[in-house]
Amino acid sequence: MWIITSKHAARTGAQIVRQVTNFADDLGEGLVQATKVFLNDQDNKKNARSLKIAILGLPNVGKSTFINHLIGRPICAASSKIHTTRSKATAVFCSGDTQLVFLDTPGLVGRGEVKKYKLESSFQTDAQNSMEEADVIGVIQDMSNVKHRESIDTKIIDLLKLSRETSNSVLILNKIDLMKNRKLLLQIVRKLTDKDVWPNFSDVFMISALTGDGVDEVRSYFLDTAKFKNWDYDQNTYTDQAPDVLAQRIVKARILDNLPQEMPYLIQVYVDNIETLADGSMDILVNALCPTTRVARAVIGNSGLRIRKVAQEAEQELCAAFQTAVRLKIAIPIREVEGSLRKKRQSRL
Ligand SMILES: Nc1nc2c(ncn2[C@@H]2O[C@H](COP(=O)(O)OP(=O)(O)OP(=O)(O)O)[C@@H](O)[C@H]2O)c(=O)[nH]1
Ligand SMILES: [Mg+2]
Repeated sequence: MWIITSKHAARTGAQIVRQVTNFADDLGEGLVQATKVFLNDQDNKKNARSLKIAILGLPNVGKSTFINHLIGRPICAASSKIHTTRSKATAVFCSGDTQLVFLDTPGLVGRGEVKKYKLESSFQTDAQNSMEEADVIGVIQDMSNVKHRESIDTKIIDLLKLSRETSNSVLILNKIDLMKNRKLLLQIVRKLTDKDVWPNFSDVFMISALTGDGVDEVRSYFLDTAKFKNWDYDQNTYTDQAPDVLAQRIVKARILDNLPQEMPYLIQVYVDNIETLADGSMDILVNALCPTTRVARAVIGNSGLRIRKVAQEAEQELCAAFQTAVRLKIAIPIREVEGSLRKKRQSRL
């Protein structure tokens, strides 16, 4: 078995914040107490305001990157490959009396694509479900995508039509850092905001989720439009993803980024062990199960360089996500690789 760990366990800033999420040990008495504290907290917040925002768009337009930049924490796994987000995830941001709850969703796909790539049912259900529970729908459009940037995809318009009665919608034009031609940009904006396309966008923003350009304005807009209502989550909750799920998604995203073409989609990533130590730091052991030795070799790379890079990048991101020191190990279980090879050979006989 290969076990790779990045050389130095990265450290966060001076303060180590121990996050409170939906850990399994919150069950029972602990949960009852936490709920009581939460209710008291809410009672104290007479001016509590909140807003739930569903973020929708085609695959790879920058939905997760946008949420991460806006909340200042990498809670939504993002990568350069499509279909990084495979099911809905919540990211929570609090400022003063106001709580913003973002619902990150898988990129919108047609039935044909779901069938062809054997995508999970969440690809067809989660965007609509998120939209139905949201106060605002944020539609993200990739302005660097020459094929899709000049019109709003019919899948998006169809969803917006379903929401007509209930939700407000805003259009967020992303990746403007890649669009140097300002004249063309304005021409496209005019097309996209034509009332015949969708008459109900209450605002349009131009941003770069990567550089952060324009993201402050969107955050201010959401904070200003939040409604007077109780918070859905307590002050310390920042996501509905369990720690092992978040760790799994972040490691998978770094594998997606570092391996070529379709290969990383073949690798199954799962958390073998996750432990929070007395000082608040975390030890995480992740398995990257490869279907063949060829894939395993590619993951490991020359002299282990590739897997070491994946581990370092993922460890850094996990530190930022959990806001504590994290030591990450990634194992590639060779025996299971050989087992799957054996199975394959047997099935050929
Ligand atoms: N240049 C540039 N790249 C961006 C910007 N926003 C996102 N990206 C990149 O676009 C790629 C996709 O970003 P994601 O946030 O994973 O996109 P997504 O819409 O969540 O993708 P799926 O979950 O696969 O649907 C990543 O490589 C990001 O770094 C941007 O404003 N400018
Ligand atoms: Mg995503």
